[in-house]
Amino acid sequence: MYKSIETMLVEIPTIRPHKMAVATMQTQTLVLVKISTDDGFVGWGEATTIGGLGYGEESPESVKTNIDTYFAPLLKTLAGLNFAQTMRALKKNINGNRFAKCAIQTALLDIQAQRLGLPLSEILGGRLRDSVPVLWVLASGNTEKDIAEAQKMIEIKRHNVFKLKIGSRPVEEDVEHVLAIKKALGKDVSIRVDVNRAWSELEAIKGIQLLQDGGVDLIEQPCGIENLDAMRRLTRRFDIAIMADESLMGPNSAYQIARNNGASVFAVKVAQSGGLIEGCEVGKIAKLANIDLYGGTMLEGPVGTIASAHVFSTFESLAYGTELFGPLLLTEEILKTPLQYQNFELVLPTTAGLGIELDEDKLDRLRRQ
Ligand code: MUC
Ligand code: MG
Repeated sequence: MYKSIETMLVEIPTIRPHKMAVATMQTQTLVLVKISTDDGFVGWGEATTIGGLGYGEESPESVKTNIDTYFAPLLKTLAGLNFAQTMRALKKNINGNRFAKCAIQTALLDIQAQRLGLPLSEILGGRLRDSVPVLWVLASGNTEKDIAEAQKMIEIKRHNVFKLKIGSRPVEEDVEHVLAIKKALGKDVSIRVDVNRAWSELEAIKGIQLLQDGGVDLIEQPCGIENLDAMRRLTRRFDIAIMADESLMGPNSAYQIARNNGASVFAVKVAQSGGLIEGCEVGKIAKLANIDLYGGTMLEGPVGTIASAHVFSTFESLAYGTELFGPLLLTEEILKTPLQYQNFELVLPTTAGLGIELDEDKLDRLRRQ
């Protein structure tokens, strides 16, 4: 049934250095998976991460090796099983590896949706919106450059909400940087910050108070992944939205965080969740726990980005929009028809499956040999 399961590492420079507390990115390494079936279907998936092993526990190289060595041979033995049975067998035989599982699941769902002649979101429960709002992340490391970049994005109607990457400088300096940008852009432009777990609880108390007073709208992952108690105390202490990102690793941790009132917003990431279905499950847990939703990214290229958009289009409420701008940070286009960004939103395709067509000649040129 599966003719081939191919993986590739595709290196694409970014349009500018992207500075985060965990890493500075100048190139993104996309991990793409292509599954071809005997009866002529081709499905694509993506398992991209950030900064090698700087962000998560899976690196591009480990994802590729594990898919080639373990997932692909196992998948070839599972011919005849339906999608759900296939995913169950993969989960039973392979521990962890959420990013790799997400890529394989995405490709299988792409194939399944094409077989049914439906956009992928329709087999995830159904699309509730045809486009999703997309913010832009300011991470040049320079306040003036960030202000100019934001003003240009507003002018060309690409983004009107901004997330700032902080956490690598002392708290006071970061606060000064954020509030200068907030002041320059005006009170109607929503500004959020992502600390990428850089603060201790005491630093967080100081920083969040100043940012809340300065009119910032949301604080993302201020403290460490394991420090759920600090996240709970900060969520209770402040009126400003506190969002869980790195500490949210799929439905089980979503349930734990929700039970402990450890966040007021969830950044749902399909790869962090371990798949598109699991991303939907995280969304459902949030809904039941009255936690607001935000559509996150691992700075994926167009495959992971549109897969995520299919998931987020099924959420009843997407109170904080999304950050599905990954492809716009890259200098090369790998789709035959680029994703459509217009009026501050990413438009969902209406064709079957993921609804994209890869430019395979381009991939051959960009992939690591
Ligand atoms: C993160 O932590 O949110 C998402 C956008 C961005 O610039 O970095 C990522 C990771
Ligand atoms: Mg984050």
